[in-house]
Amino acid sequence: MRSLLYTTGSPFARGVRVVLDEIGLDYERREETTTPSAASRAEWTPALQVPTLRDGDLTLWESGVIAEYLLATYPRRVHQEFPLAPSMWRAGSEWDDRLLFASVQTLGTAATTISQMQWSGVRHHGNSHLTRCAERIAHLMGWLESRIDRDGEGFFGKTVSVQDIFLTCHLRFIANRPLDLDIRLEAHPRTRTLVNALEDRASFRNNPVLWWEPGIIGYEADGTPTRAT
Ligand SMILES: N[C@@H](CCC(=O)N[C@@H](CS)C(=O)NCC(=O)O)C(=O)O
Repeated sequence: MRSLLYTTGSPFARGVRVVLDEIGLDYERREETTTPSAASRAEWTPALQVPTLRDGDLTLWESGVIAEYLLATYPRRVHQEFPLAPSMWRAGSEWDDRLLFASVQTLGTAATTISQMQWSGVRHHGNSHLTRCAERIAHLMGWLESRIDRDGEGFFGKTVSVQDIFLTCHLRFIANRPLDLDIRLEAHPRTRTLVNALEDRASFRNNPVLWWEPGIIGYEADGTPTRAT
């Protein structure tokens, strides 16, 4: 039995859900809309974080480890045209590809740190660490833009890389929350083309990014948030 523990809003978990759909793997959806106790999370992972995957006897956390495991274990791909890349690291550019993925995840961590702290009452304006997180995102945006091929197809050309998927998830997370972070997509045209193309894929449409803020306890079928009364 395969199960994924995730929260509706997590961009790291969305990336893994998209990879699962791109491969065409079914799984039990253990979706959480509220933050459970540490003890309950610890039953799945000592990191107390989502996503966490159970596949048979194996339990994996860290979205990059999960994505690498899925690509290596399940070679099937749903798309014929612009398919999911066979692996996260291409022969001959392994270190570039690893650096790329790590940098995409650093951008995601900066964004989720700003978001988590906002819900704890600390805005990034006026907080030196969070201001640095926002500056980190701006600098990474420029560096990542320069790594996307000329037509904005993605980091790996005509295949969809896990790097493309996670960058899109992180940028849409930023765009769909009131974080007051401007990622200036108009100044990053290749990134904008990539994000728009990926959001059109069935795997992204089936795993939409939903608005979340404290007080939201669920969603209607069309994604409208349900609030605690
Ligand atoms: N490095 C981790 C980051 C995962 C992460 O930050 N998950 C957040 C949700 S976006 C989480 O579980 N937060 C709950 C918590 O920290 O208690 C990964 O790639 O999986």
